[in-house]
Amino acid sequence: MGNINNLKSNISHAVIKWMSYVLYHSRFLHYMLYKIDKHGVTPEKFHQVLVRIYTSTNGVIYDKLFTDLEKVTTEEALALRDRVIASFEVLRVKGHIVGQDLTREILDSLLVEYQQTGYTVLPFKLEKRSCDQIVDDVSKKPGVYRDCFDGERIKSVECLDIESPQGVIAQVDILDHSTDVTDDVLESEFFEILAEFLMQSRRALLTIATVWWSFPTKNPSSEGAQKYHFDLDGLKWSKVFIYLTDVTVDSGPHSAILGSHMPRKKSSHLLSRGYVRVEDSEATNDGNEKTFVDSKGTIILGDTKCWHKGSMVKNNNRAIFQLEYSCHPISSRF
Ligand SMILES: O=C(O)CCC(=O)C(=O)O
Ligand SMILES: [Fe+2]
Repeated sequence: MGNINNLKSNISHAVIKWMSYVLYHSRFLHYMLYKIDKHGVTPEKFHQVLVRIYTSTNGVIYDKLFTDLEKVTTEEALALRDRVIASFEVLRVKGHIVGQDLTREILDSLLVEYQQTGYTVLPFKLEKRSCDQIVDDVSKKPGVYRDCFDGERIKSVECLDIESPQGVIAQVDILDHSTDVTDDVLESEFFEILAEFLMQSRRALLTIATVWWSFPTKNPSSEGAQKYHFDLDGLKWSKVFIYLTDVTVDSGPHSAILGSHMPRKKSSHLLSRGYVRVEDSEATNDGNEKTFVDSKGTIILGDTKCWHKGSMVKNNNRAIFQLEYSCHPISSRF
């Protein structure tokens, strides 16, 4: 019986894969992406189709669509590199950055690392005072608790209490509740242009701007993305993770399986289960695991098509400022 079920699932996987290539070569997918771009609405069914396309072709069709529709030319990439440096200066002059200056050579090496591994840590940090100011300002804003201690999945509150939280995660949406520092960061356009450069894409649309705290738990929190998974937030996207607290092995470091963002790199048997979270021992077969233990202000950029997770918090708590930039307005939020 088990063998028959396996056979059925292999056949359906092969059929979906074949259909994905037909949809791609007939340019139906290009047409749908063009329509979504024009109207700004992603039909829910179409998003589900895209997820199946990703899992059945192991990311190959996503990569082809990106190259066909959004990739910059070599000349555009060179101009982009200079724009990254100019926007970096804006942020540096405002006093929010400490560490190395940004040069063309550094950007070239960050790009190679990002393309090969899916991740890069910037050679400078967000100034400690700027981090503390975000934490201070945001902790008085309206927000939500996730994985609440009373069993509720999510709960909105007028003012978060970080000393005595009501859930494993406390989160504020910066698009609704900005602060002086987050305004400076967004107005400089530095991360937007850097994301365009690292993705080598014509555009980077801000899709998420949020600050959240993770608090200690006994088991990995699903709402807190504490089991290995990959995101499917568009055609290509880049997440900026800025640690607002010192992050040790015990305070929930971000972890990723380097290289697993590339087409054909994830194990087919994991993808054949669909779009689900997997065990550490399974994800770690698909590349080298990196755990980002680092100090306050550290800035990590990640292509979260890589298997990744926030580790469970054992001691203290971890605050993070996250921005997500996507090259296409296709969305998983309807
Ligand atoms: O908390 C983390 O480090 C991971 C969060 C995550 O999975 C994500 O932002 O996509
Ligand atoms: Fe994620």
